[in-house]
Amino acid sequence: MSNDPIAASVQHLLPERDPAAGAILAAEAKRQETTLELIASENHVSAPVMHAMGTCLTNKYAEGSPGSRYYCGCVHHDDAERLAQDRAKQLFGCEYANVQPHSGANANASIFLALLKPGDTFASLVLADGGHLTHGLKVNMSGKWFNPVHYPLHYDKSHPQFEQIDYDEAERVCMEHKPKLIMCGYSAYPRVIDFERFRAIADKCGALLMADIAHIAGLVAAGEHPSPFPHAHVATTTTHKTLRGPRGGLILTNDEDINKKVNRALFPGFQGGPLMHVILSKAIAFGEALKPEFKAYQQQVKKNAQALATALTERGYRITSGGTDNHLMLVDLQPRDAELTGADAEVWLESAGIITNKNGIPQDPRPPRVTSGLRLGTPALTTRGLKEPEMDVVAGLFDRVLASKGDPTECEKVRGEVADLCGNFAMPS
Ligand code: DSN
Repeated sequence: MSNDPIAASVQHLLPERDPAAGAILAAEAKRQETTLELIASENHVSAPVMHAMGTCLTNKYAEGSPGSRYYCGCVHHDDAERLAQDRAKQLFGCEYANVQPHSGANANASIFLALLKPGDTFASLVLADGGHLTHGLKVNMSGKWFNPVHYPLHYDKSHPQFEQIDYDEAERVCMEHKPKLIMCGYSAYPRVIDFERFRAIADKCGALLMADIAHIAGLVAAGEHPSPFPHAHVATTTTHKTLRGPRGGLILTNDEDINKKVNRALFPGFQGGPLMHVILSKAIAFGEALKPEFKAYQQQVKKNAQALATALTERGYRITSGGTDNHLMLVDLQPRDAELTGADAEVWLESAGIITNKNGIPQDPRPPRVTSGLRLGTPALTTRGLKEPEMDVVAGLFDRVLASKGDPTECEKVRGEVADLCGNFAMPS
């Protein structure tokens, strides 16, 4: 048995005390170890980040903020939260950090509650072109209780920025509708975001600028994507994507008044007790992200994304916008096989141990549950140590599955090769 009591409780005591739960955990650990994780929003955390979430900090209620709690006994929780706040501020170079959001969606919801009134207009990217459900989807609170207007990408194939943000049109939309808030930052956008340009648009139309950096936070923290600061009035992010922390959210700002409003909106406006075990884990992840190795990691994430995009292009796929500047790419399957859908492709690939998600491409002719594309990202594979040569191997395996149209024999064969490849790249410790 491990000397680490936390690891021991999970790896050894759980099967004994709750065989059903233990079996689920063991099966999931094996799935993660033996498959290639290409979902752009996922990653593999270090053992300290993982284990902090299984600690006694979960036993405590700590509503409020450090030094101002609604319950006694929070002295160590105050220390944990201050540590996370201080590291987040250092990492992103800003004055204020709220580390309590349970998720990116909660972080975004608290911005709406803090800065807008129901019915107010805000601007975001056309959702089908890479936005997020919390950026104005009709079935989400942001779309039900507020009035979203959308700015587009360039859709003209001959435009040098084809499938990239059309900033001139964004400015026109914002000047026409005068939103109170402009959202930038996306779930499926492979190019650099010009925060400075968005701030100029916000200033011109009298809006606040909110950057949702959920996907690119790790790149921003490492200086591998321009920072939203000093341009954005407020930024939100998840902590578990490129940032490689626990599942959770984070709000950042340099504005004292916005900070106060957002803090009150998150608690008591939107959430109750913070998840203090997750906040300790966030502190650990932020500490890891402050180390020089993290910059090298993010540089490799980008190199791997570019290598994978090239290898797929060579095999007949189209990468939307012609490439990637960050950790993800959108793969248009149609040039390789006009009949192929994202829905079929993701199922066939999963059967071969290659984990992806279907995703609409800009102006996709197919509906969101079918799609003509896949979204791929390299954060998780890079964490395991795969580099450019392996990206070519991964692209080859990917193409064999899709060229076979999910033939079970070929998928089984690829599944074995995927497991062998994974065997050479350990999960992080
Ligand atoms: N599911 C996350 C993503 O894939 O981007 C965001 O909600």
